[in-house]
Amino acid sequence: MTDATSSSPAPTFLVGVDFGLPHFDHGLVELGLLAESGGLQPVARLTCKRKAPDPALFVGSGKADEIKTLALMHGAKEVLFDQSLSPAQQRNLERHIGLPVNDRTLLILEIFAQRARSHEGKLQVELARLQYLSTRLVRRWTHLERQTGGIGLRGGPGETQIELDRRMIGEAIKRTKERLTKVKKQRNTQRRQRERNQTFKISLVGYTNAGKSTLFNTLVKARAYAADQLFATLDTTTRQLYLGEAGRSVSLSDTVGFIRDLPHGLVEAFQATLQEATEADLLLHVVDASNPDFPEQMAEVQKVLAEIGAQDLPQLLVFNKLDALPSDRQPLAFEDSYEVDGQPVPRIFVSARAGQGMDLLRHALARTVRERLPNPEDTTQDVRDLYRNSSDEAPDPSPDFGTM
Ligand SMILES: Nc1nc2c(ncn2[C@@H]2O[C@H](COP(=O)(O)OP(=O)(O)OP(=O)(O)O)[C@@H](O)[C@H]2O)c(=O)[nH]1
Ligand SMILES: [Mg+2]
Repeated sequence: MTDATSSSPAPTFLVGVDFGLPHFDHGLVELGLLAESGGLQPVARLTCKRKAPDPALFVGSGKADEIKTLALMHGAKEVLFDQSLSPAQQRNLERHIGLPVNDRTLLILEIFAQRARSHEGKLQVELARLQYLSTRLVRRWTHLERQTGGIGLRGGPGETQIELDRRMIGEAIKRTKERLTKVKKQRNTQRRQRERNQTFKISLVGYTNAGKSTLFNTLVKARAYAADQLFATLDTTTRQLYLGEAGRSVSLSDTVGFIRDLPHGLVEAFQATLQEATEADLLLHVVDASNPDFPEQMAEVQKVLAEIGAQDLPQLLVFNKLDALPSDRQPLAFEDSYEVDGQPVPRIFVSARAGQGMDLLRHALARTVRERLPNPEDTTQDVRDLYRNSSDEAPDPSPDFGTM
């Protein structure tokens, strides 16, 4: 894959195989966006139907021939599959087509690697990549073992190069995890300070590109990076948001977006970043209402929230991009409720970019905060009980929590 900073993005041929699953993206729209976000240029697309993946080539050999012909015809330098390929399928396809073949999982990892800015973000991506690599090696190793049959290179008898690599990767994973634990400790200290300050914590969650950072910027007048690309944000940024109506400030965190089939290792590696969401008092679930696939995207977000143990936290749905909704899809009321997993959840329509609906949103936030926390003036035993696990550290002197 090419680096996003290189001047000419690699022409890429997109392939999607429909196995009859409900979320199949016939236009390969999301894969196209992912490719562009990763510095590739989609030049042509092909979708086909199959009952099950071919163990050797993922698609049939006739289809692989067709991919080869079309890819050459369009001048593609790379082929990208919407589904995960096994290491053997990837290798066989590369041989058959004569071009580098990659899959969605690797592309997402690549984008994360390109975007990671903070020390923690870089460590998390590194961990996810190592974990991805280790599963590939394990599988390749079993295959090679049969061929080389216990020829020792170094170390104990029967140890192959692959096994050595695997051991090195295992050690690298361990080191990265240790470094992440250290960073996590610092983050915990900052969090405890906020708890000590009795801060009501709000986390923005949502599908990637829903407009979380734009909403964050509009609400707190910050300048978090917002862009029309997937995974523009990887690091958590937290700012104070003053809610006049509630007579208090809350903390608002912008963080990484979710996507369908988020590589498992990434969820695990980004646990520290995602933890911000699991410890929130309220989740602002931002939805791109202008995207026809928004119900599937919401379901994906719910799935990841369940994976990180945040499914039972109170939510407020923010249906964003109201300005981009055609007139026949404009809502009748800007505030209502919407069913999520069989439960009604309060919903507000906004346009984060145009600043529309912000008063309504602030009002709803203030109401929630008032319901959940008593007045800051009555610092009664109840409130202290609420935060009795907080540490003895001094409160954070700065009103700005900064980027973590
Ligand atoms: N039309 C319209 N576009 C919007 C609105 N809010 C955000 N966008 C656009 O949507 C794109 C994504 O916005 P971001 O704020 O970066 O989205 P995000 O959810 O933070 O995305 P990730 O960090 O990648 O997960 C940008 O091009 C924004 O300009 C809106 O209210 N209306
Ligand atoms: Mg963002």
